[in-house]
Parts: sequence; C-alpha cells; structure tokens
Amino acid sequence: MRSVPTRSTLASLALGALSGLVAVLALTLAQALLRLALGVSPPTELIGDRVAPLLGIERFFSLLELFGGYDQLKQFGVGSATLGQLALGVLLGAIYAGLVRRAAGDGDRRASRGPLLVLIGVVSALWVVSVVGLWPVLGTNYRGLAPGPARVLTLAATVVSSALFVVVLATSYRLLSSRSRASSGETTAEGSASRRAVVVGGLGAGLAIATGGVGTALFRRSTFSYDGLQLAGPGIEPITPSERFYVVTKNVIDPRVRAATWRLEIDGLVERPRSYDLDELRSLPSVRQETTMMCISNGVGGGLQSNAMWTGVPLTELLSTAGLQEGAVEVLVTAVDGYSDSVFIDKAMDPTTLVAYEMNGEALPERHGYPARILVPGMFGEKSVKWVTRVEVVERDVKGFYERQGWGPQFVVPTRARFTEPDLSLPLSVGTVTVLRGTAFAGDRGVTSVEVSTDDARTWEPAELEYSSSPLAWVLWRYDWLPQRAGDVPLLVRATDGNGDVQVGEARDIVPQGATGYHRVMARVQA
Ligand SMILES: Nc1nc2c(c(=O)[nH]1)N[C@H]1C(S)=C(S)[C@@H](COP(=O)(O)O)O[C@H]1N2
Ligand SMILES: [Mo]
Repeated sequence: MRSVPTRSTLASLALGALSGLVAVLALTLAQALLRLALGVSPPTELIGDRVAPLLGIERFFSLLELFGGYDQLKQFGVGSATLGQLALGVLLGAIYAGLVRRAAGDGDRRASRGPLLVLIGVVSALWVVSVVGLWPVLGTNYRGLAPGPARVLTLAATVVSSALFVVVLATSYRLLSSRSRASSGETTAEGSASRRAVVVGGLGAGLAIATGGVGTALFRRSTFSYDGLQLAGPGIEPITPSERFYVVTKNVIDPRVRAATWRLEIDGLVERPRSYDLDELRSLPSVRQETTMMCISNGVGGGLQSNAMWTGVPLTELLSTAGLQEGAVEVLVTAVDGYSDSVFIDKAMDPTTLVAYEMNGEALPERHGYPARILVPGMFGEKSVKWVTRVEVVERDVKGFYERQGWGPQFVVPTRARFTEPDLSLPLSVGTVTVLRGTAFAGDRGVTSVEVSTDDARTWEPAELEYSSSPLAWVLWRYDWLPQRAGDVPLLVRATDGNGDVQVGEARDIVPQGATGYHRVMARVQA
C-alpha cells in the first residue's frame, strides 16, 4: 500500500521545488549573461536551429501560419524551451527533496550523499542528451568565434551552468530544510530556519529580478522588431537606404561580431588554405557592385526585396589565391550564427559573387551581416550568407539551412515585376492620367523591358524604364495610364529578361522554389 504523503512530506517537496526554482533561475541567469557578454547560445535557443531544418517545409509553413509569422514562431520556440527548462528545474528540485527525505527517513543523515549523487547523475544524463542532440549546432557563437573554439566555449558554458544548478539546488535545499542541531533550543531553531527561508526566498526573488532584467536587455536586442521588414511602395528609390533594406534572419537575436576576433577562413579542397582578418580583407582589390536581393519566400508583389551598392572582394580572387584542387563541386559557406548555405563552384567563381563588407558606402550594418557577407547575384537571398566566417571548398553537393528544410533545389531568381504605386485602395478617375510605378527584377539576367496590361492580359503596352543601371539590379518602371471606363479594372505587369525571355505568367507557389506569376492588382475607377 502506498503511504499518504504527510504534510511535512508535502512541505519538503515544496521546499525542494522552491530550491529547484532558485537553482534554475541561477542557471537561466548564467545562460543569459553568457549570451549577452560572450554570445554563447544556450540550449533553449540552439534547439530552434537544430529543429528548424528538420521540420520539413510544409510543417514549417503551417507553423508559421499557426503562430502568425516567423517572429511569433521564434518567440514560441525560445519561450517554451525556457519555460520547459524552468519546469524541469522545479521538478528536479522536488525529486531531490523527495530523495533527501527518503534517505533521512533511513535514519542516517550522512546518507544524504546518495540523493546528491543521484541529482548529479540525472543532470549529467540530461547534459549528455542535450550535447548529443545539439552537437551539429554547438559551433554557433554570436560574438563571432570560429566554429571550433565556439563549440568548446558552448560546451564549457553548459558544464558550468549545469554544475551551478546542482550546487545552488543542493545548497538552497539544505538551507531551507535543515533543522538546527539537537543542541539548539526550539525557538532559535525555528528562528534560524525562517531566517534561512528568508535568505533563500530573497535569493530567489533577486535572481528572478536579475534574470528578468537581463532577459529584457536580450529581448531589446532581439530581431522581433525588424525580421521580415519589407520594402513597400510608394516612393521606392533606385538604391534602397540601408535602414529600409528588407531583412530576413533565422535568429532570435542577431550576431554582434567583434571585428578583432573575426576571421574568414578559406579551406577545404584548396592548395593553400588561409584566413583573412578584416584589415587584410579590406586591403585587397575591391569592387563596387549594385545588386538587388530577394528572399525565396517573397510572394508575387511582395516587399522582401531591395537594392544596394555593395563593396567587397570577388570570392573568385580568394579562391584563386587559395588554389582550387581537382574535384571541387561547391563551396559551403558558414556563418557565426550556425547558418550555412552552398554555392556551385561555377557560381562561386563568377566575378560578381562577392565577399561584401560595405553596403551603400558604409560598413555593413549588423543586421545585414557585419563584418562581411557573401553576395550571390541571381540567386535567392538564402545564398547570401551574412556574418560569414568560413568558405569551404567541397567535393559534393551540401544542403544549406533552408534547403535541408525542403526549399529548392533551384535557387535561381525568376523574372518578376510588381506594382508599387499609386495606393490603389484609393479610387482613380476616368479621363485622368494616373502614373503607375513599380519594380521588375530578373536575378542576374537584367530586365530589358516591362509591359502593363489593363485588360486582364489580352494586350500589353510597354512601360518606360525610369531606372535601369545593371543586369544585377532591378529596374524601376512607370506607365502613364488613362482609365477610360468606370468600374474595377485589373492591372497586370510583366517583365522580359536579358535573355529575351518573358516572365512566366503561370502562378507557382512560394514553396519550394519561389513564386512565379503576374502581379495582378485591382484599380477602382470612378466616373
Ligand atoms: N548567417 C545568416 N545568413 C543569412 C540568413 C541568416 O539567417 N543567417 N538569412 C538568409 C536569408 S533567408 C535572406 S533572404 C538574406 C536576407 O539578407 P538581408 O537581411 O541582408 O536582406 O540573408 C540570408 N543570409
Ligand atoms: Mo530569405
């Protein structure tokens, strides 16, 4: 028969739970401080990166829909992992208390080593499970350490914080639960016990406040305020100001790379592997190159695209200096946030593929990859790895972060055009010329012409290219339209690329290779 827990058993379990809470708060605070100061990613954050590529694209998209966006999904991910960690801490505290009570029941107070050993065993087992599970992403470091040292630092941090948890748990539980020695009088014993309770409670409250404070500081640095920033009309400029340039990041908190520790390694199948620091990279002959970028998940008419003037070193120069070996198939590009993507060797050796360190004449902004990013014209933004630290020449096709999720396998930007002005929520008038404007982009093939249809794709009229500068960049077009009848009029736009190919009119989903189809909008025309 199971014994009914006595009140004091429950009291012990409660004290254990409280000790567990104090200990897990100490652990969480340590993790948060390490994240803030040294860019060490805690398991609660790493787990998202470990799981995201495994999700499968459909599941990923249905989760995005379920949570209402990437930001919300990320918040749910870290939030629930953190809550899970807190709950586990509390549970371990209660279990520990139960074990200690059981051991004390056996009479020998010295036997309390047993529970401590069990606690150490359980925490070690959890540590092993998380290290094995998170192994592929342990090389992440948001201050910019190279993957090798980053993995060592992350491992050291998990060892230290696990040990901290055990020590704080055992100590607070001892403080909370120990009766004073037999020699002391009852009142003093209770007095000191409650004093200790106050100390532990105060410690817990202090830790909670400190954790909240550091958590708030981390939240302020999080990407929630800008991830998914779109560039919408009206008033789209030829060169997008860096602050308005669209942003996509997998991270909850983006890297803040220390230029002093940053290195770019060129290795793998090369004769002379080497690494560059930022000064060395900047001292190499550079090019200025206007290039438009677009995310694979940018729907027809969407604003996950922007155009900037980049400065950098052609990757082909670095690869040639290193000397490609026979059998090179791809370069695998890795970044400080654990993100990676691959580029076929021909594209990597194309003189327009850059290691860029300036955007619009200034050092890359942090959110766009400071101190350096890869820029792969003609391919979706996924390939343009930010915060790059390593370019490894490999002999096989390696899948990137999103490719493993199921995107691709083609990442070539299809030709597409869109309307950006006027604001068509406002009505237009019959007989009044309206200036329609928009962008058109054809990867690295250039846009040679843009046409507009005001009769649902029966006839097409040429638009004027107001801005057209480089095959790697978008064009800005305009079309002066004179509405001739009242009612709802569908407007369509299409572009032709530098190969003379008219854009695909057939609508294709965003998943898995990026959307195609005409941007079709409705104008409300009044008499
Ligand atoms: N290291 C790293 N590089 C990255 C990403 C990332 O999350 N981490 N996101 C990619 C995606 S999906 C896109 S569309 C582009 C966006 O670049 P931008 O934010 O500078 O516009 O960066 C790519 N490079
Ligand atoms: Mo993207």
